[in-house]
Amino acid sequence: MLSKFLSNTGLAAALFFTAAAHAELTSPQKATLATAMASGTPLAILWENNDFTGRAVTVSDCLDINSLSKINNFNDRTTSIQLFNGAEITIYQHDNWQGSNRVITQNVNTLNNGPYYFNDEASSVKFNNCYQP
Ligand SMILES: [Ca+2]
Ligand SMILES: [Ca+2]
Repeated sequence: MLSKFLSNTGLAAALFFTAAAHAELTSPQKATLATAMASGTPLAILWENNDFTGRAVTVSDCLDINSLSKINNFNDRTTSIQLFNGAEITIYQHDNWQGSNRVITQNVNTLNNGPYYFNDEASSVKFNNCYQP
């Protein structure tokens, strides 16, 4: 798996990008990212500020989150989102996947602008597509 991973220049580039740009991830979050990149499982990182900066929440292993308030006090904080390994998510305005939502299928450097207009709104998260083992 590792050699397959290293032979993929796209992923190698992503790993380089990861090392350079994710200084603000906590050590457990960095470990989560490294594990996802090595295994190819979908991962989303929700960032507090524009351009993938500030505090973060990692959403991995296809685990839906019914309340971001329970994770790193992240209710109504998300401003930018990174997706890895084909992850696609839907973010919801309220807990328990209620209220308005936005489908995220690519990296979003700010939710503040169109077409999203969803800055500091997300309260719960679902994966749209997940590998089944
Ligand atoms: Ca924010
Ligand atoms: Ca909300």
